[in-house]
Amino acid sequence: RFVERDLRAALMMNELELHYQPVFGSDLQIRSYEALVRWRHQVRGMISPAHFVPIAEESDLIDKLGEWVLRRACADLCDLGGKPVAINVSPMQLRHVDFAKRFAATLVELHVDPRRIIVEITETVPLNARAAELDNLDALRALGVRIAIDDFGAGHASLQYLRGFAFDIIKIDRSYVMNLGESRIDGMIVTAICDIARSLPVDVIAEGVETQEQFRHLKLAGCTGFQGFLLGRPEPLRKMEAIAAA
Ligand code: G
Ligand code: G
Ligand code: NA
Ligand code: MN
Repeated sequence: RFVERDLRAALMMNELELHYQPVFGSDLQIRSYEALVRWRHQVRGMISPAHFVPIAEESDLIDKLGEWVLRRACADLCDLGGKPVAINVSPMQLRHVDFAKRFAATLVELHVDPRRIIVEITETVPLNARAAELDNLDALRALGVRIAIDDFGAGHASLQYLRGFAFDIIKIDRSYVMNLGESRIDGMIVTAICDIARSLPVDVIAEGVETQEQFRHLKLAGCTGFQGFLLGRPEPLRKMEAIAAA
């Protein structure tokens, strides 16, 4: 498989880039940005992280990728208008006992305020309630880093997470957002997630908001953050600066 070999080289040769997608509040102000990795392969063109992240998760490549993403996002922070940035972190990375320690050292080295960082725990592999994972998440929160459960309701990111982990944000998977307005059951599920979130209390961000109709339903249900093509697509930093300057 070319991915493992070429990704290793791409990391060393800086062939990856981060795009940023805004997250909005109900007042339509930008609250934060999510960093999404992109790989422009010299021969094969654009390769989606949905394809290469699962392969990276089979080896130490996910740690190298994660470290690259953190450093790149920290370097880009000064161009994000003082807003926090969310980076995606695989549960595989949290299995290393020294993950939070290395993460903290990187923030110190790059002079980054931990309160500007959000860690989104992805759902590609299970997040186990073992000592290393729990200690790492506690240590990050103690620094002031916020923790989000990504793709809530999809794959491994289930209600069980709410029992075992302390976190700050739930991101409702876009599969529940997609049919809002047509599917009564999806509307009920989204409302129920928001009700749970309010009583915890944690923020709820809806992903994949593509229509005004979905946006309206999500506001009524009690979501506090909104992300999706209706409001803003992932863009390279250069392009966002152009928009901000225009
Ligand atoms: O941006 P896009 O829709 O192509 O992302 C596809 C998947 O890849 C999403 O599930 C997203 O969470 C994941 N992803 C994007 N960037 C990163 C990253 O930097 N690290 C990890 N672990 N996953 C990422
Ligand atoms: O798994 P995660 O939620 O991190 O996935 C983020 C991915 O979702 C990004 O790759 C981004 O391109 C994609 N995305 C963001 N907004 C929308 C949207 O409104 N519709 C769809 N279909 N995908 C979206
Ligand atoms: Na994410
Ligand atoms: Mn997500």
